[in-house]
Amino acid sequence: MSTTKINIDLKQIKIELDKQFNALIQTKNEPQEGIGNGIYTRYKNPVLTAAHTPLEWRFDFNPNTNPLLLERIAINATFNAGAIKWNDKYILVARVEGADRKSFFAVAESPNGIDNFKFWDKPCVIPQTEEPDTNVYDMRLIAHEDGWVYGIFCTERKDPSSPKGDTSTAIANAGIVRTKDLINWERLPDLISNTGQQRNVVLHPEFVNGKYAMYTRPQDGFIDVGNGGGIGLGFVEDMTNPIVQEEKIIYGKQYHTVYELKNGLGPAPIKTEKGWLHLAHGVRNTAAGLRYTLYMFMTDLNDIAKVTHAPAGHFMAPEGIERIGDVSNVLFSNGWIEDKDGTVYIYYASSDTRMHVAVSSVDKLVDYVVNSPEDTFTSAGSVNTIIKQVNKNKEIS
Ligand code: M1P
Repeated sequence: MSTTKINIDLKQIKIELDKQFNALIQTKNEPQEGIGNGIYTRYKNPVLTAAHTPLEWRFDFNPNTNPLLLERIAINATFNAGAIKWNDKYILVARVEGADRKSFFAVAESPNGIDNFKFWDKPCVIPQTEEPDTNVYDMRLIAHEDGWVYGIFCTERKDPSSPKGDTSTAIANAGIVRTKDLINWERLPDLISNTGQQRNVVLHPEFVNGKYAMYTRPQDGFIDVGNGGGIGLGFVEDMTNPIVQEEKIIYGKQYHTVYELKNGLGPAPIKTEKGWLHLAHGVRNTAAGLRYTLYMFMTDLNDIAKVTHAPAGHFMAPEGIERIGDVSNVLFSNGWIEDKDGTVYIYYASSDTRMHVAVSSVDKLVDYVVNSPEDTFTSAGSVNTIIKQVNKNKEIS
């Protein structure tokens, strides 16, 4: 008698859970109101949250093993997603973080890039190297001209040299996988470089003088970049033996900028007629903790180590709800998609908690990067920049 009753209730709960889940996935996304800055349009709803992860990952629906239908595996956040257009679908490979603090990768796809993102049935299975990863995150997806899609991500392991009792010091490095179908991932050796740690490593999509070009972020410590830091560039002969002998810093951190404390490249750059468009994150310290914003720059088509344009300050900073989350006051992006018509979908995470989209175009982004004033690095310089623009405006009135 009582078993029947539980079964009926379970069915009802499952129906409700499905209804709630489908309503979330199918919610139409709308652009934010107002003219904004003209460069990009944010969309109102996050495109991925922890609640977007499939119910089957979280609930055991077998009444014999879960008679009370309790959530068995909690998901904490979905953020820092790599992005790619694949078979006409907008694909995100998200960093999904469980309540157990472990991050893993999972593919979500959308028909239009702005809503209806749905996770595939199962998370990605990433093969291990001889030294297993403790935690993996922040995959950059790069469709390289060699025909492979590479996933470059951060692999983190406990620092074996940390003193006894230190249970938090870790070592970060770049893990490398490649695929032809986004389902089967071939694990290649981790990046071999001369620096202690690496994070935010990105592969350039084209060969440079017959070599693979790697953007790096050398760092001395796990959180603190120490004497390292900056966006580096190095070359790899063979991705199955990924050795970077030398790294040249092409965009260093700098006093009194939005990248004063550290910076790191976001997604792989977009090729335009004027140069390679880059999106990166910059970090500065404040009394309220670290603040992560996104900024842009351009490099020369014939010399990818040469920064040709760099507008002052941030391109996007946390706003409203974006300011709050597990690690507050953070915007981070490692994925964008350029459509054939020049539309650019910028996927960014807020406060290490959820994913959003902002839509722009190659033309707008190039105009922003090429024609916005550069940082003068002083207050007087900023005033001068504004006065020049005011005077220019007076000429037309
Ligand atoms: O918590 C903010 C970000 O911190 C790290 O980025 P970076 O190495 O540039 O400081 C990463 O752990 C990233 O995943 C995270 O979003």
